[in-house]
Amino acid sequence: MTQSASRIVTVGAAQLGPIALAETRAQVVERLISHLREAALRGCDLVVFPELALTTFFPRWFMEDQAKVDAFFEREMPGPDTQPLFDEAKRLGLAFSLGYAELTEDGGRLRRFNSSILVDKQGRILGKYRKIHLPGHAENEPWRAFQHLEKRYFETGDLGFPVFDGLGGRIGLCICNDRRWPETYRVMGLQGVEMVLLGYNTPVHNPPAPEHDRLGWFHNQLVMQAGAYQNATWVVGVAKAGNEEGVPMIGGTQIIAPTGETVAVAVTEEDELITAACDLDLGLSYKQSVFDFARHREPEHYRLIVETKGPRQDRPKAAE
Ligand code: ING
Repeated sequence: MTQSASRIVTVGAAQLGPIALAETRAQVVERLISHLREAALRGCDLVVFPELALTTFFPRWFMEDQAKVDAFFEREMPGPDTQPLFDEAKRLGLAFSLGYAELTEDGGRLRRFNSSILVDKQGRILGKYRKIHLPGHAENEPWRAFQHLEKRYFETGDLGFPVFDGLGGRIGLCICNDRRWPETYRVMGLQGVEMVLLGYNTPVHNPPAPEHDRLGWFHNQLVMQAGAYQNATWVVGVAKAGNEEGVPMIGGTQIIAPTGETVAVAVTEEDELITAACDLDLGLSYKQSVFDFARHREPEHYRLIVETKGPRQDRPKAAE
């Protein structure tokens, strides 16, 4: 079935199975390059990799030795280990997004972020995002079967929720827990986003709330489908999946249309590429009707969203 050739971006969502602690960057990059080659065979324009796609999800461990923690970070992007990925993508004419742990020096101070970049077909970095919603905790909590120390190992992102011009449209980046917060999509929606690229590492088990575990897949799909529909944008959600160093993580990689429908979904918890021809124009009818923000939104009534962090404790006086 030939689609009207409007603004089609053929997307490859490149799910990764577990990355072992012992796996070197070079070995992981080989897996990523295999995805690039399969994506090129399927005529993709863009490949989306998961969050922290170069290493095992190290925030599951409490480490006091900063040097041990920093071994999971990239000081350059591309660096010696990742240059082959950039080179192969350029050779194949593929754009890609990549999640990684970023270690950078800022005025003599070391800073550490859970980051993601968007690289165009010529190998140029179009944009960068640094994860804002950091889940988990900052101190060791031995009662947990495993830790989730993102608040310890990363700083809160300082680049906002940017949207970049690329692939003939407006492309936004976010990371993992960001996808659970409607504000993430709406801030990008208010910048005209047409496709949101995100990766995630989501343990099946959430120690503080084991009763949520049976709903992991449902919540994953729910939040991304809602974000897509409510902001008239494509959403590409890509998992690092499977039992990684003893911690099972959900799969559920999927490509979601601005209609809110999932058009492709992964069926394994291993390295698996799913693809879809995504027409960026599919969101227009929503942006011009039900979600015509300029016509329908009433920001005067939304102030609580920006002015408060947690729920208000005071009870506003009842109207006279
Ligand atoms: N992972 C998880 C996520 O938001 C989590 C954290 C797990 C939240 C389970 C809720 C339930 O998907 C990351 N890396 O943010």
